[in-house]
Amino acid sequence: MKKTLIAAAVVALSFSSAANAALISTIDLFSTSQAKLTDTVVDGNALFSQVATGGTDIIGGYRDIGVEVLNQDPFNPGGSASIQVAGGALSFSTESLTGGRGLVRWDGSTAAMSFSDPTIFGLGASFNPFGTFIELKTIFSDGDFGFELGAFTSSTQWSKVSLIAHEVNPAVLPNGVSSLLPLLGFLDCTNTFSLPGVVVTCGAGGAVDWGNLGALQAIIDPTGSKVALDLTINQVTVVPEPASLALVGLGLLGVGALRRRRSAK
Ligand SMILES: [Ca+2]
Ligand SMILES: [Ca+2]
Repeated sequence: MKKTLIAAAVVALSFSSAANAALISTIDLFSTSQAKLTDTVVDGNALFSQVATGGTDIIGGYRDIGVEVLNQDPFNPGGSASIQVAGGALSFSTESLTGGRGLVRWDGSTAAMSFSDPTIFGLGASFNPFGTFIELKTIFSDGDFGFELGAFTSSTQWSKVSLIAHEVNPAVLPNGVSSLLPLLGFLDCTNTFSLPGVVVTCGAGGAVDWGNLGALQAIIDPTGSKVALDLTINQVTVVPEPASLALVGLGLLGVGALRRRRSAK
């Protein structure tokens, strides 16, 4: 498919950083592989699996993944959506004229069986949200895609941050893009401080308590609106605030300049 370069980093509520910040905690290094799941039928059913790690590369010791194809070419149905963890990275893809959604959940030992909110809160993790960020390293995506990251303390106390993640072209960004989501941003239930394109929603019992984190859940393209998407994420970690957000800003400008030069051709 044609690949167009779109400016800059993932996400409004995040900043692109070339430098690696010091690690506070691992959420998932994707070093524990998980067999490919492929859904080819639009029938309201999705596929799920869980893997356990013997190490410390996955928070809570278990990872759930899921995939569901949602839209297909009406004249040529059968296009698939798939998800897997292999070679140290999570990959999600949908075939030509096909849309779908992917799920990654960290909630302890209970296997996910749906795209609904988690009902088990087995992580037992605790973070100080001040000056702390969730960092996603996207090493490749051939288009923009919707992304939702949910953090849950209980079924009523949670926060979800929804945003549009932008294309990551490895020819221009060989090290991928680090997206930094401030933990404090998850507490902004009224969207007072959210940047354009970022929407925070919270449960009836209020925002997640980062001191009592029971489950984390990422949903890739929740509506399946992006067709023929391929993306790869190679780690999710919790890191301190980067030393210089000014440098980050310069990085973003650099990417914007590249885009303008290419589109002028
Ligand atoms: Ca299905
Ligand atoms: Ca689980």
